[in-house]
Amino acid sequence: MSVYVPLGIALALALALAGPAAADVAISANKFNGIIVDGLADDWLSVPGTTLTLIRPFQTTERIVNGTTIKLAYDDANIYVLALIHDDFDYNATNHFLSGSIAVLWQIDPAATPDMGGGLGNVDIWHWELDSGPFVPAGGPTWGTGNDPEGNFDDEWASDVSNRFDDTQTNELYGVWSHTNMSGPNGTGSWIFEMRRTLTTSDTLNQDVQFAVDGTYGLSIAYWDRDQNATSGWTASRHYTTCKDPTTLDFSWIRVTLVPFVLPPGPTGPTGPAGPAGPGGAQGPTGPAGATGSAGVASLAELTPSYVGLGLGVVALALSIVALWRTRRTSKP
Ligand SMILES: [Ca+2]
Ligand SMILES: [Ca+2]
Ligand SMILES: [Ca+2]
Ligand SMILES: [Ca+2]
Repeated sequence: MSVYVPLGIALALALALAGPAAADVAISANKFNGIIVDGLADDWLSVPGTTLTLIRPFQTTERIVNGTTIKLAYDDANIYVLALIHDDFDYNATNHFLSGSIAVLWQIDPAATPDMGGGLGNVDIWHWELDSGPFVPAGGPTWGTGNDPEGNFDDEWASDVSNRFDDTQTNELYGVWSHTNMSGPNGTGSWIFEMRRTLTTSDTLNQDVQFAVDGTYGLSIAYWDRDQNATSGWTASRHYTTCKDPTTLDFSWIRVTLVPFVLPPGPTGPTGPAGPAGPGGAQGPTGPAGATGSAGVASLAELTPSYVGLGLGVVALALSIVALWRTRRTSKP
């Protein structure tokens, strides 16, 4: 925790001197229907990703440069998180310390820091230690607490680094993982951690972040690499964390905004019909062609101007009839 305090002061000074931080990272989560949480990332192709370097907060020379690509989306029911971790494939079905592991942290209280709250407020933690295999759904909601005793995709919370807890009520998480290269141990590729959670939860104890459209939320992602230790795998304190600026070691929250969905403008309507030419009477003038109608718009109410052309044509017809009538009248003996 103490590591973050001088960093915070340094960052505040840098902000005061330099204005807005160029390294600030903001991610837009747009409304997107069609994400299927199945451990495959092809459904995310049209969603832009944000790539960040992963750095160990307690050993900052240890880095996975451009180690994660994060994508976010939401629909009417859920928020979706795709965390690609660009690291080799390590999976052991009976010892999760010998597999990769991930945690997604969300700020709950305004003062809470990404180091599990920093003693300043609560953080929501989606904590996944791989106790089930690739393509096997993990998470809730049937366990009655945040604990998932099968897949070990737990819905947790913490307020400081000393401990973290399973949620008291429900695990609203659902996740499926895989890796792009599972042909064998140490396969070069990327982990696919695909997750969703209901936008809001039944939590009444400040153990979950509650998402609302147009809201902005602090995000941080941690990754544990099995390769930390050849025999025993990863240890808790040796995780990597998303770093917004590797130069200043900015581990502060990534800002995620659920962007409101705005209906796109309707298609351009058809061109209105040209008005009929006026009849050429024996002596009467030919009526002008009606004006071409203006482009239509989607709403029925605004379709009317499309037929202005027809209206002008009718006027022209009327004028020519009047002209014809006047001609005949004046030519009467
Ligand atoms: Ca998918
Ligand atoms: Ca919960
Ligand atoms: Ca939670
Ligand atoms: Ca590795």
